[in-house]
Amino acid sequence: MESKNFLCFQCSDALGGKGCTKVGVCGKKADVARMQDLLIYVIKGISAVTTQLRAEGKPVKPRVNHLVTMNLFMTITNANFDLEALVKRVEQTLKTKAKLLAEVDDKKNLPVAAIWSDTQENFDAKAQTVGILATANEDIRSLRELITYGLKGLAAYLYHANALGYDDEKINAFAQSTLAKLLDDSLSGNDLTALALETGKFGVDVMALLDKANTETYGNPEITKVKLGVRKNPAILISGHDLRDLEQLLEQTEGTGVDVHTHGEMLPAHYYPKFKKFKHLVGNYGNAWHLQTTEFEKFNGVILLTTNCLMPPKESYRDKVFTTGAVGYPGCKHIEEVDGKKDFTPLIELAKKCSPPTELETGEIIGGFAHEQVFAVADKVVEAVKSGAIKKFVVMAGCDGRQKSREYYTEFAKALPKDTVILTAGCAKFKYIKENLGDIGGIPRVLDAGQCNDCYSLAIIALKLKKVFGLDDLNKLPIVFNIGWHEQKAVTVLLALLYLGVKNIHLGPVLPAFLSPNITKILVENFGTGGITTVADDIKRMMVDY
Ligand code: FSO
Ligand code: SF4
Repeated sequence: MESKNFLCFQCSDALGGKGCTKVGVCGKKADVARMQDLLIYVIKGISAVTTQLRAEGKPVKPRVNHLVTMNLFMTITNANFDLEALVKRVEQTLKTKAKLLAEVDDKKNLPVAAIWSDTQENFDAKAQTVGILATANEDIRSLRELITYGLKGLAAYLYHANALGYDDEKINAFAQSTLAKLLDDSLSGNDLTALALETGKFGVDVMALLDKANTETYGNPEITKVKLGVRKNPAILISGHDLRDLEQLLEQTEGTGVDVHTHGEMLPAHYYPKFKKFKHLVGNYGNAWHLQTTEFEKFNGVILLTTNCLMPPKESYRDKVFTTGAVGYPGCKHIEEVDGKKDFTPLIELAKKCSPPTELETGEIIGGFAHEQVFAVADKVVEAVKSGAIKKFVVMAGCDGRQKSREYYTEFAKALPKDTVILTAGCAKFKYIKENLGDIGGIPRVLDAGQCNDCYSLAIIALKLKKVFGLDDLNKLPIVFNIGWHEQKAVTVLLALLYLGVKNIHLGPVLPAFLSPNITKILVENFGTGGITTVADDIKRMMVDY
């Protein structure tokens, strides 16, 4: 089944609702897509080896776990477009695997992928045989990809926890044994469905780990007003999700006369007490990732992408874009970590030569409603529910994206009855957080918990409400879920919610292309998961039916 094309359908931008085959809507070229397929194949191979080592009672080193985690993260949508970087990862993984294989006593049950190795010139030919279509049965393929994407998101969150010195062998062992199982043709649809839900369980665990890492390192998020304007200083714009990168950047820019602004998913960093002491962390600039090309151009300064989502940078500002961690783009300078530290001097020196940012807007937005902050005002919230002042909570977490159809979320938020409160996390919030939706007795109608991983906070809040109201089922709470998704972290969040027993989740703006009709049917019948329709119909359904 060799083909110079590829098939990728892992995100909401999959071409025609089916998949990208010649070039990605995200800008990913065919050779990059194929190398990502090969990277996934070698990750499965090394995971089969580490799983066998664990079965033989031999510990797997954190260095190996981190290699697997980073590789998965590099294949996430809008993360890495750099063929050379991906080829190096394949080589490094094969080299590490060869060493690990020598430690395995019983090799007879290892799959082909665990043994396979080759040199760079043959990588592309191999890649053409190990893509998504290598699994012929469309339902098995669908489930395998659903799990793979869940694990990619899990890896992204684990990577951030690792960056702060937090790790969990159980999560690593699960991810690797599951990757190995994806090579096993004896697993049935039922086996894989159970494995998808288990991926959701570990999705909850990894988000809990990251929550612990973030809050123990930077404090509990608190209600914060974040400025949207600019000052007259040259500046660096930091985007993505990695708080450790932000911390190092803030330390290194302090006293240099260079301001720091956040973009996209870095906005919630302002909510953490530890970052508030940096007076040159000015505010948030712009909106979600898909508006980068216009907003980055107007920023005038230097841009640091710590994670996805990266859009292919325009020529006009490309020389000012730096990547780090799992992100990469050919022609953009990449900051490596050396002995646990990143040196951002090249960004600071370049920023000093740049003009200050062009103002996009003024004013401020409010956020920081993570679990501890909400618990602090729990009495007020419970009282508002009991008195009927709050009739429903609407979880509108997830991603923003480029489709025009996502205007639905702005319209939906605006059309919701005034006695509803929106709970959000992730870049989906940019669709309505600036709409001034008012408050209910001092409780803002949009409560932003933070980044997409902070959906964990929303789950904790829901579980707390369930306890307060003495309910035996989360679904009896006055909460509905209308989630926007774009990439694989949202898949992890979805699996986590399904694992927690949340029913009737609405997913938009389109249902994932990787879900086959039969797998969609299972989600509809067992979990009530479905798509979105029109704002008016959905509001009617969500406000009345459940
Ligand atoms: Fe958004 Fe992109 Fe956080 Fe995603 S920036 S879309 S779900 O990467 O990770 O929410
Ligand atoms: Fe297409 Fe999304 Fe895959 Fe990019 S990541 S190639 S847009 S499906």
